[in-house]
Amino acid sequence: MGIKEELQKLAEANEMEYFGVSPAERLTNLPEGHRPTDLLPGAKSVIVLGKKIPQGAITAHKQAFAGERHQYFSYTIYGYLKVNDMLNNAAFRVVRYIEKNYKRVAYPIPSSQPRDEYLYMGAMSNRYAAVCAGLGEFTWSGFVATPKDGPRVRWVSVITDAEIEPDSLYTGSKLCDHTKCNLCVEICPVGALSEDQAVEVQIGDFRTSYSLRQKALCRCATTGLVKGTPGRLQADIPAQMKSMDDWFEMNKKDDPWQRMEFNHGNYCHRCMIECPIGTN
Ligand code: B12
Ligand code: SF4
Ligand code: SF4
Repeated sequence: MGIKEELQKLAEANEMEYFGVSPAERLTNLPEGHRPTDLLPGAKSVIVLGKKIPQGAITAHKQAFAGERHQYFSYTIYGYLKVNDMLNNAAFRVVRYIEKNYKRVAYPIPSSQPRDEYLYMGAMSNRYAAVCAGLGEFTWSGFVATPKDGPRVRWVSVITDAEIEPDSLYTGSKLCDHTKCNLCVEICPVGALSEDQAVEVQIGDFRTSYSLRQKALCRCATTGLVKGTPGRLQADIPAQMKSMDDWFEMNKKDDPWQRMEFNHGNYCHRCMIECPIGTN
């Protein structure tokens, strides 16, 4: 058994449903400072692990949006925080395995938070890593979707200077056809997803695009500040938010009771939960 099979087995033993490998150079179009080789000079491969969100947590999410806000706590823990923890734990085991058994450096990227709250960027984008590792395609809502679970998969990645046989890009049937479906745009409580403006992505010869998001508006919803979310403040939805400073100002008005809850930016996620991909 080679390094790739060993790591795949390790991922499965850590309850990961998805495993893939990208060559580090496939991610070269990421913003400067956020590419694999910026983080780990000599990087050769990026290993990506994915964990699907349990169906029970998805059910709890839908109940919370139907008006039972306390059902959101089940989603928060089992659809978000615990999934992130499991991803980070599995990534840590992959790091330890490579460094102990192959004497190579392995550099983990956190699944989600912490991240730069002002720039709204992680150290590296786990979504791009997942697409580059052939695990799925970008949806209009900007997620990586798989045929089986749609966008309801969370991701983590590990950069390493070990050479690992890469996977090809996803070549299965097209999962998101935005010319026929606009659900994510319609159900977003704050209108953060553009119906027609796109972010263009180029990975080698492969081109794709996804909706241009208003990140500060999305942050108002994921923090549960505005109407249409299970948050307590229920503020009016701002007509527009130009910068993260605007969001920060609004955040200062948060309901003190909500501050005592796990306020980790998990009060929305509707575009991910309601997307029809992977539900049949
Ligand atoms: C910051 C962040 C946010 C911010 C900003 C989102 C954003 N657009 O970046 C906010 C708070 C708004 C947010 C919201 C949500 N997020 Co978020 N978020 C992240 C985080 C921590 C970092 C993402 C990042 O670095 N983005 C910055 C850059 C790279 O992307 P960009 O600004 O969109 O655009 C650049 C690229 O397009 C690049 N580019 C252009 N062409 C090309 C070509 C190539 C080849 C490449 C590589 C790049 C590239 O140039 C652009 C300009 O700089 C990741 C975790 C991680 N480390 O990946 C999770 C992550 C993306 N979030 C996730 C989720 C689920 C959500 C939410 C549902 C809420 C939540 N907390 O879970 C919402 C959904 C919003 C939505 N529809 O996307 C998941 C997505 C899972 C999936 N199946 O894809 C991630 C991967 C976390 C995880 N571990 O699973 N998020
Ligand atoms: S997480 Fe909520 S606010 Fe953000 S884009 Fe999705 S539906 Fe809109
Ligand atoms: S809801 Fe899903 S399938 Fe429909 S446009 Fe949005 S991302 Fe694509």
